[in-house]
Amino acid sequence: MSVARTARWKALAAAISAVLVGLTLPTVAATPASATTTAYDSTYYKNAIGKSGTSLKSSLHTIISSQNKISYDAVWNALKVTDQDPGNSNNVILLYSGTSRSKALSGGDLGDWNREHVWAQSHGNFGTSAGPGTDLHHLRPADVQVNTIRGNKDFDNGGSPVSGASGSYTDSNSFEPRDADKGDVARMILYMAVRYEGDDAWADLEPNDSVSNGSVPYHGRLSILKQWNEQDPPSAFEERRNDVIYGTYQGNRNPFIDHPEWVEAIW
Ligand SMILES: [Ca+2]
Ligand SMILES: [Ca+2]
Ligand SMILES: [Ca+2]
Repeated sequence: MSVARTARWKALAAAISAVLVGLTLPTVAATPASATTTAYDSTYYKNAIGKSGTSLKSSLHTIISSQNKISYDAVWNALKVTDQDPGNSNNVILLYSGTSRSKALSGGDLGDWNREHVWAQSHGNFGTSAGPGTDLHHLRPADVQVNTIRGNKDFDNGGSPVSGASGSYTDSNSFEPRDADKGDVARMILYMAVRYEGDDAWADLEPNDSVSNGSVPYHGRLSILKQWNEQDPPSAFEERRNDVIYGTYQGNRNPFIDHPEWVEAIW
């Protein structure tokens, strides 16, 4: 091979190497299937990212405790916005039944909807002054009769069908919401547990595995709520509701709607 040809081969080989370097594939970070990322990770949740267990719970408590509180009377109108039927702006969607009902039918009579406390008021006796009793993150419109049937029962699987709430079941000591509401209920209960830690005027609310909590500040059953969180992931309706409460009413978010995997990271 002549000197000139050798030089040309060397130049060609160098050019091919340069092209191959340019073709190096970008590194793709492996992400666990259950992990989610949100627009709030680098801002709202900045101090919680990367944590787990009591450290995560403590960070989230600090973050979500910065909030505005509304009156129990203001809850009526707020629910008309947070739970508006996406297909009919005159109506709200009721928890446990999925019924779409006129916003105007708010009240205490047969056929009305009222303000359901998913974390039962009696579990900690927090009443309806501004605080846990008016916290929109666990308040939902529900049919008056269905709300009465649910009462202050803990949540668990099993029982007989609930009249007026197809797919929901109840027995003497527990209530099982229809499948589409199971995850919502779990994430509302666990929000309350992180938000209320006994460092203010209110009891330290915590989940446990009992179905006979009565008036103690606990709510069951944690093992079932964890299953429900997996079984019924956040829907567009639930995510919008979180955004409206954050943007319009309270200025705080339910972390378990943004990051359902944080349920397992804490409990
Ligand atoms: Ca039961
Ligand atoms: Ca759901
Ligand atoms: Ca707590």
